Amino acid sequence: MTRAFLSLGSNLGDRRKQLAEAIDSLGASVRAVSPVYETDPVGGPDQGRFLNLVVELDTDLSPRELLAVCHRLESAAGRVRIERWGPRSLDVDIVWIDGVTVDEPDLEIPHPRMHERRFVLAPLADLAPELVPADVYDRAQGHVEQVEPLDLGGRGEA
Ligand code: GSY
Repeated sequence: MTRAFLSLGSNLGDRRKQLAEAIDSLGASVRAVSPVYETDPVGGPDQGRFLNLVVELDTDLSPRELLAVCHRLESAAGRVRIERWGPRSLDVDIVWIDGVTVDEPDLEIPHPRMHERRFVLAPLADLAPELVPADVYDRAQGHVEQVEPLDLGGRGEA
């Protein structure tokens, strides 16, 4: 089993419900769920604020299998790609897998932009502070603000 971190974000529709259902679908592999942050959109068109969080998994899936899980969760949330970088019901990205690097056109691990994005680093630091040096966090972009936790029925909260 290997430790992996996924970043989840939503800024369209019922943001909390979509995040909670995605975490639920990940089932027994979930080790911890970060606090929830409301975050200013980074990049893309003018759009609504996101809710973001990070999930820690213990998994024996390959990076490709994990990517397929991420895509399935996005489809299950009815994600429609209206516009690249635009609003979305659910976005799920692989941020980090212990001991794994992948550099392929459609999959890069660690996530190539994780260090630029406070919406990833803030919840990641809550679960794995050793992965988020303070100077890296300070240089990252975007206002983030911790908000009320999701109702997960007691599963997974950090
Ligand atoms: O890459 C994930 C989708 N996304 C987000 C996001 O999840 N949160 C914030 N705050 N900005 C974002 N821009 C993009 S694209």
